[in-house]
Amino acid sequence: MKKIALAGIVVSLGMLGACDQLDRNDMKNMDHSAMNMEHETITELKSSLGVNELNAPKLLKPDQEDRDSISYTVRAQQGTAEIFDGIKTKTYGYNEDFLGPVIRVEKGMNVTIHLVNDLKEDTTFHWHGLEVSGNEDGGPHNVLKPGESDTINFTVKQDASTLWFHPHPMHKTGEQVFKGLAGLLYIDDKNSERFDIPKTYGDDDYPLILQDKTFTADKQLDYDKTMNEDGTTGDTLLINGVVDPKLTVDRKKIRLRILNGSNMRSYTLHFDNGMAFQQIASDGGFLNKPITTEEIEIAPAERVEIIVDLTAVKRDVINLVHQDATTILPIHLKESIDNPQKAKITEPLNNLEISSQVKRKKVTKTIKLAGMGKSVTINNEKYDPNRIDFTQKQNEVQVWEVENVKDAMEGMNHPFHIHGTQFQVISIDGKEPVGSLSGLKDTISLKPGQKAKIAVKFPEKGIYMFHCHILEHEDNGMMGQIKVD
Ligand SMILES: [Cu+2]
Repeated sequence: MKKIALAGIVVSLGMLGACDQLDRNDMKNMDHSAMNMEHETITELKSSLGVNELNAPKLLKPDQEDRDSISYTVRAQQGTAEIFDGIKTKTYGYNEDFLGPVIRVEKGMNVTIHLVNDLKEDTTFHWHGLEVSGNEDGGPHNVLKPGESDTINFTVKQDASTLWFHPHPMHKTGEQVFKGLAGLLYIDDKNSERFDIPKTYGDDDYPLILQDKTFTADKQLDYDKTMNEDGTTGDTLLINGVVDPKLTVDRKKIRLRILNGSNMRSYTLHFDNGMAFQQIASDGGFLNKPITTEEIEIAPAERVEIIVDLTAVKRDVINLVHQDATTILPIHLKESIDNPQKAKITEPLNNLEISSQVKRKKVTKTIKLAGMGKSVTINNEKYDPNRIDFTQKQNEVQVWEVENVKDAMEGMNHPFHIHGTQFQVISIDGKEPVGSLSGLKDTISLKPGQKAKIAVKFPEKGIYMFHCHILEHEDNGMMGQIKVD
C-alpha cells in the first residue's frame, strides 16, 4: 500500500512536470485502478540530437497595408510536412503545411483578418491573449464549418507583446493543435522599437514554439493513439515544427520569445553552463524591469521573452535544457560580433502597478478548478454553451479568486486561462507573486492547493471563455463562460 500511496503522489508530481526522471518500472508497478485515470504517465522527453537548424516561421505577408490599417488572410488547412528526412507526415497548418506564420501588427492599427477554413472539419480561430470583442475572439461559439470563411476586424489597443493563435472548437482543440494548428501574433509599439534590446526577427530575436509530440513508427501523428485525458504528451520535442533542432548564432545578445504550445507539458528551462539570463516579458508584454534568473518555468499557453547574453560564453555549444538533463536546443556559437546591445537594460520597460484600491477590493468571483481526466470541473460544473457562469461590466476591474482544489489524489497543475483580457496577479496563497508573475498574464498555472487572487478587466464586450489550458481538460469541459457588457 505504501508504494501505491507513494506512487499516487509521484504521479501527481509527474503532472507538475517532474515525472520525466521516474524509473519506468515504478510506473509499470503502480496500481492503476487506484489512480482513477486512464493514462497516468507523462511521456519521457528525448533530448534533441541537434541535427536540424531551427528556422524562424515566415512572417505573414499582408494582403493590404497602409499607414493605419492592415489586412491578412489566415487559412486553416491540411498538408504534408517533411519533419523527418524523406518522409511525408500528414499535418495541419495555417497558410503552411505545418504550424503557422508569425503575424505582426502594431498598436493603434486597424486589423482585418479573413479567416478561411479549408479543413474537412469544423474549427475556430482563437487569438490567445488578444483583447478583442467576443465576436472576434474565436471561442467555441465562432465555429467555421469546412469551406466557410469569415472576417474579423479590430483595433490593436494593447502594448507590445507576444501572443498566439490556435483553434478552439469544442472537443477538438487538443487534436487540432496537436496536428499543427498554432501560430504567433506579435504586437509592436513605440516602446518595443525604442528599447535597446534585440529586435531583428530571425537574426537576434527568435521565437521558440515548444511542442512535444509522439510519432507513430511510420512518423505520422496519430492523436487517438497518443491522446491522454489528462493532457497529451509526446517523447519528441519540436521547436517551430523542427525535430532535433539546433540553433547557430553569433556570440551576441539574443532574445528568445518562448511559447509553450504543448497540449499539457510544462517546461523548466535552464542553460547547461548555468548562465543567468533576463526575463523581459510575460504573456501580455514587458515586465516593469528585467528579472535575472537561471531557470524559468513555462506552463502550457504561457509566453516568456528572455534576453540571453552569449558574448562572454567560452564554449562553442551551450544547451538549453528542460529539467535536469533533457537538451531541447543546442546553441552553436559562431564568432563574436560587435553587439549593438551591450549596455544593461537600465530604463523601466513598463509601468504596471495594481492600485491599493484594487488590492483592497473584495473577491467577487470564485473559481474552483478540480478533478482529473474526464471528471474535471470548474465550480463543480462542466462547460455548457447555454449557461453563462458570470457577468462583468466592460472595463470594470474585479478581483477573482482562482483555486486549484487539492483532492485525495493530490490533483495536478491546471494552467488557468481567461479570454479577452490580460490580468494581473495580486497574490498567490496570500503572498505577493514572484517577479515573473508581476507582469500582464492571460494564463496562470496553479499547483494543487494553490489559490491566486487576480485583478481582471475586460476592455471589450462579448462572451468569453475561461478554462484550463491543458487542452484535453478543456475538451473535457473544464471551461466556463463570462458575459461582458
Ligand atoms: Cu486542467
